[in-house]
Amino acid sequence: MDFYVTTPIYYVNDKPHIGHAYTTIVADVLARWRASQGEHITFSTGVDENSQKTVDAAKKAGEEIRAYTDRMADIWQAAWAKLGISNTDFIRTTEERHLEVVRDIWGRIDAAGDLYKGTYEGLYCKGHEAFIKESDLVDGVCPEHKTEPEVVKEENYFFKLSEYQDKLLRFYDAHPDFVVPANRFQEVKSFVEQGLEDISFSREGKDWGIPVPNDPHQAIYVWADALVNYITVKGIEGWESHPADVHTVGKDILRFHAVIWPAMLMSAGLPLPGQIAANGFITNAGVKMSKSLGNGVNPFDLVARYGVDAMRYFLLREIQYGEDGDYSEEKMKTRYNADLANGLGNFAARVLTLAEKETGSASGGVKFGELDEEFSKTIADTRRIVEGKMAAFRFSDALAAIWDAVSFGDRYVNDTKVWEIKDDAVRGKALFNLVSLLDNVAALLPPFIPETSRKIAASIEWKDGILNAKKPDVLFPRVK
Ligand code: ME8
Repeated sequence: MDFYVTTPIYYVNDKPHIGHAYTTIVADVLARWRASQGEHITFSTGVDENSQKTVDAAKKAGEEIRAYTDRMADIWQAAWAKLGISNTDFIRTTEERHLEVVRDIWGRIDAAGDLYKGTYEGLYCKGHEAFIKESDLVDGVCPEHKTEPEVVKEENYFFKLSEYQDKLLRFYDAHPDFVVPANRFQEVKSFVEQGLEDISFSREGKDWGIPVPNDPHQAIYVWADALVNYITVKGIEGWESHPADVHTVGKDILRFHAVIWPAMLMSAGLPLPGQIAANGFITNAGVKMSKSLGNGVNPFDLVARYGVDAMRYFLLREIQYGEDGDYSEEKMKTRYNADLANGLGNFAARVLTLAEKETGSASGGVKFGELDEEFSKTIADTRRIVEGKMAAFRFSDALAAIWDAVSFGDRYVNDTKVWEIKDDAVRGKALFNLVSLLDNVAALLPPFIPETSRKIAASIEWKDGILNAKKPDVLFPRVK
């Protein structure tokens, strides 16, 4: 089975912050989860270069646009590599493979009679790369980007989005899980039910961007170009045979993905993606982290102090998927010390230290045996709960279930006082229970904290009826 998951392609007007890392980590969790179930993975991320933001940022940096985008694309690609993201492709919208597909899709939409020329008059927010209504402004500025919109009057190609209202609503009805979480799907439906306006699909006189075929004074609207990246990654035939299973996005760009994108695909006669999963915003002191505002926390500062796995764990456990979550160093530290250093890290160290003592001792190591009922039940229940939670994008609950299993193991160590058991067979049985539990916990962890999972699994050797354990280096040193 194939599984195709995507992240948004990010604008290159600045480096990534933990908001971008969060969406990318969520896609990575899904990719690793499905890989652990034996599926073949296509996992794409990349950068959205044909934006006016690129032009402005290059100018600000005093660089030639192409040199600037090359440098920034490298920064984004290197960032995901450093965070151990398992993407199988990295797409740039200035690549030839993309231009070809964009032209093809434009031609299909045109051939369907869904493009026409008209005059657009109104306001444009560069931060959103979208037209914005007067009524959306607060004190004359875009409430999200805190900038005044441009007043625009120009000739554009329009996409007949209004024609797709009924088709979209019918599609939503037939696909009740198309957008997750459900409350966001409700917002999308209400928006579409209120009626859709045609949207401008090109900009006049822009010399950066993909030219409209046969009308080079017009550049294809950056969103009409960017969304197509998901097809480019697979090629048109590849998309036809297996479109994306999940597009992970932030709630800020959900409408583009849940309304405009399906309408474009319907128009082009191509299959629709399986699901759009929208995360909420990570805020900093209550304000959305954003490149435009410059208030984003650098993921590498967190990694330097806590490590990649700890950052992944924090984001996935602390934030209920779909909801907003405020980041603070204090919260990060508390979670780290409580759940990782004292929780999983301490449990693994206790169990492996006790088991290591048996290796090569008179008892001859921990022998394979039958698990006590409460252990086999805990392991099976945990696995079942995690599977259900993953299908529902409830990552925090999945982790909570795994940590419940760790707490169960911890209580057992305390209650039985394994180290005081004199009888080799009884002690061996207790250790067999505990190491089995730890090993099964580690087997559920790769999607979330892959490095830690590997370290635990590598400390346990099952061979010839004997289980040998080796205590690993401290998994999560306490942070003051
Ligand atoms: O919108 N909290 O790119 P972008 C959580 N190029 N997620 C956040 C976040 C925050 N504070 N800030 C950013 C674009 N994100 C377009 C996408 S796709 C065809 C084109 C994440 O660089 C979140 O996923 O502005 C959001 O949707 C995305 O970054 C926006 O990235």
